[in-house]
Amino acid sequence: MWVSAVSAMEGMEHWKREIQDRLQQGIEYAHQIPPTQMYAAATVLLFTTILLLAIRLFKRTKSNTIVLAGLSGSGKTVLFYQLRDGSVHQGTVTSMEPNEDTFLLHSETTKKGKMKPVHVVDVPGHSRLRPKLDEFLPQAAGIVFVVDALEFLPSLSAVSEYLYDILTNASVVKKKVPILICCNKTDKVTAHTKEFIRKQIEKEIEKLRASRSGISEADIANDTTLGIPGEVFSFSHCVNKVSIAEASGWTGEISQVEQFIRAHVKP
Ligand SMILES: Nc1nc2c(ncn2[C@@H]2O[C@H](COP(=O)(O)OP(=O)(O)OP(=O)(O)O)[C@@H](O)[C@H]2O)c(=O)[nH]1
Ligand SMILES: [Mg+2]
Repeated sequence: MWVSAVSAMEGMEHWKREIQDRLQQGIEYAHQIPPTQMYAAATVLLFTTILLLAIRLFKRTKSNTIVLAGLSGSGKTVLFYQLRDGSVHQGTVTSMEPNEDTFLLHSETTKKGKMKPVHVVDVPGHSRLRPKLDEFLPQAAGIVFVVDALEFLPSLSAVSEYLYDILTNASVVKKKVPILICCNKTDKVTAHTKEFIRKQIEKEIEKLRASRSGISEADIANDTTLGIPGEVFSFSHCVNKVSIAEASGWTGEISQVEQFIRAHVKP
């Protein structure tokens, strides 16, 4: 027992000496290298690290998330399934949870391998679930704001307030996230046109802007980021690119939504 402990200690001593010798050799070798070569090596190492960090940062900012937002009943869930499966799954159920998935757009499934999948999030429009939107907006590469073009006028003020909140959301403004106002349910003849809808919302946002300024410091700060102060509000004044399209999730006429998605999530 005693003998084996002593031999183990001797073994350790031997290794310690070995390591010290190697270290010494290494230091002597390093002293022999000309300083210019050392500097060159250090510079190469530094540049490689910076390059790798930059690539990681660039990759992280290039999101593939598309957020579907809008009032309850506007047709987000129907649109979500139409984008993913090319068919409609459910009828009139109000969503209680965000619906999210990463997939190739149904219309692109024939081009498999060439396209990049899109992460689509359908955020319920119920006012109690709205705070969920704040979780997804910071990762959005684009926002599809769905509007019910059939029941548009009764919900005009609620639609405009919701859109106003998105347009003044700090991360949406900072990252200049593009927004598509999708006038849905155009399969019905009584649906309002996108031009009519755009004008009505612009007028309503103009009213909101006037009524909200002066309430608090924070609101004034928000308002200066929305539109041009002193000019009648127009979507063209927004720092974000706001475009408008017509669609029918029900019948699958969603090509303008797909084009918007592909314009902002590169294939
Ligand atoms: N005519 C017509 N009806 C539609 C269309 N899209 C959706 N609907 C109907 O509108 C209702 C609401 O659709 P949903 O997709 O569940 O609405 P949502 O926006 O997900 O609503 P929440 O989950 O409550 O936020 C359903 O009864 C759908 O059948 C459409 O393009 N045309
Ligand atoms: Mg839904």
